[in-house]
Amino acid sequence: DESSMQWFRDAKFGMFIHWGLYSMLGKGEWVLFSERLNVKEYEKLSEEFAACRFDARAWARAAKDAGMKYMVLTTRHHDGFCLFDSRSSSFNAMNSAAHRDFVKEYVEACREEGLKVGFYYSPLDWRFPGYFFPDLYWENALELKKQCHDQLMELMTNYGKIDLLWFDGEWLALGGIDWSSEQGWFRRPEWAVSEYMKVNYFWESEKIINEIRRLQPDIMINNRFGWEGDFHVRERRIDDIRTDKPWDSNDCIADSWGYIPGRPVLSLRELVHNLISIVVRDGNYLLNVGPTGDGDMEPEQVERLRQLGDWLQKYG
Ligand code: FUL
Repeated sequence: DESSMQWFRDAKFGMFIHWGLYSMLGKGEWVLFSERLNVKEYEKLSEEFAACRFDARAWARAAKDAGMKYMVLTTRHHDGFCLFDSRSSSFNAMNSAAHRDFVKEYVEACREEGLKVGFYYSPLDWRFPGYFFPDLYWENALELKKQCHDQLMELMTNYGKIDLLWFDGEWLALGGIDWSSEQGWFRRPEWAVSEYMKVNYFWESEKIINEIRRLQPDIMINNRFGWEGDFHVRERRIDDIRTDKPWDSNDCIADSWGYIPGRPVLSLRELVHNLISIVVRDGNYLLNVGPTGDGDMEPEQVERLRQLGDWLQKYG
């Protein structure tokens, strides 16, 4: 609705956080897929996921000090691991070494710092063969779909008012994995995609969006779920997006979404340039940090964010 549009349009600057089991490996958030890890082995990482340095309040303060107005956390990424308490899947943080509901702590921290609360959620879960080969494993694909639906209902019910939902990974039926290609997959050509494998048909996007809206009437939802979206997203690009909708340009402060040690951090000059270029085009800059497996943000990144906050105080 109009007023939720308005906070989003006014926000200009937000913090994206990619954090999960993969952060422990320091090879980015795609590691399960790109290194072809064994799923059972990967799942065992959760027994070591103690996240002893996790402090949502510190994250929220870093966002606030940078002049950001909202946060978006990966409640679950494509590996399927949930940072929240889920009845729909045991692969979640309550069953990890940490035994904590990180999403709950995150939501509280955002509210305490006066930041709008955003959830990133990936409908895709790579552990399901039905995702890759829906024709072969249709029942399995339907399980994946049910898990997605049920978890969205959990997220929309259990944490009070949520301001923003950032879908990602809805693209069903890539056609299979091409082990020889650089990317690891190939997309089915458009003409070969049957009706039942169209993204919106499979997820029943409209229906789920309506259910979400019933639970969270004011929520802003992006366009990565087979529907038009309340807002659009522009990945790792700051140039114009041709839409009348509000939009974000999302990018990484250190060249990777999930934690990879030693990646160069964008300079203050680059950050200021990006922020201005996006804001003059009426977009929001959604800037990503990838904390370590322990839950720490890298000091260099925090320092840079603080510098940007100082700059905004002075010239913003
Ligand atoms: C992409 C994902 O596949 C990346 O891992 C990341 O989450 C980015 C924001 O969206 O599509």
